[in-house]
Amino acid sequence: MKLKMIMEDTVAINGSITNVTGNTYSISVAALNGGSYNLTIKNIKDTSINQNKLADYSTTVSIKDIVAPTITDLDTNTLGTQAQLLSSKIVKIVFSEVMDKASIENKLNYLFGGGALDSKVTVQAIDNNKAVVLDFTDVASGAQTTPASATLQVLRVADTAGNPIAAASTNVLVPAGVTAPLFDKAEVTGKNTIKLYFKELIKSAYIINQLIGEIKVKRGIEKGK
Ligand SMILES: [Ca+2]
Repeated sequence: MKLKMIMEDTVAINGSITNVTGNTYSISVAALNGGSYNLTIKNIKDTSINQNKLADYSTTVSIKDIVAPTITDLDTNTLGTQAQLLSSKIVKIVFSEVMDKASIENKLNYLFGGGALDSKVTVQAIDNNKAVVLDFTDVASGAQTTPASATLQVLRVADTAGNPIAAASTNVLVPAGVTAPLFDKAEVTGKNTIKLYFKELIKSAYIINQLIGEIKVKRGIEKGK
């Protein structure tokens, strides 16, 4: 018997298949995240002398999400759960699954060193609500002008099914140095267009806007022409 999440890996049968009552059986699997799964049943035989085989059977099962989300550790070499420092003022926190946008954009769900976020901090969901960026650019004074090396607390943000993070508060450590993708080069590709290259894939236009901020173009004369 196979239970397969569509587009993803096969789900392992976890433990034994038990008889519930009569012809009804129960299959144990690891905790499943919500979504559409494809159930295939093969090689089942009855108890008659002929051992009649059941025709292969496949069906789609819709599973309700009851798995609590977690915060993804972005630096598995360092103890604790790390965020990413995209620029000296921008912190990215990644979740284990797609989150409820309103919940991850609610500033009250984050603390900075145990205290409330400065009123000038902006919080924006990115990567299809699987991550959030906290932008400290407009903070005028105090510790929150420099988020590097800070400890943030993420409170009970929830996934799209409304399951909150299990812990009431999770410490998330901001790295000491910027871990943003590095800018590579710019190239003029047309009369009104400039192509920008980065050394790694950047998923969000928001981050690009924040990283670049402003592009200055100087009129120059190419030598030899
Ligand atoms: Ca870590």
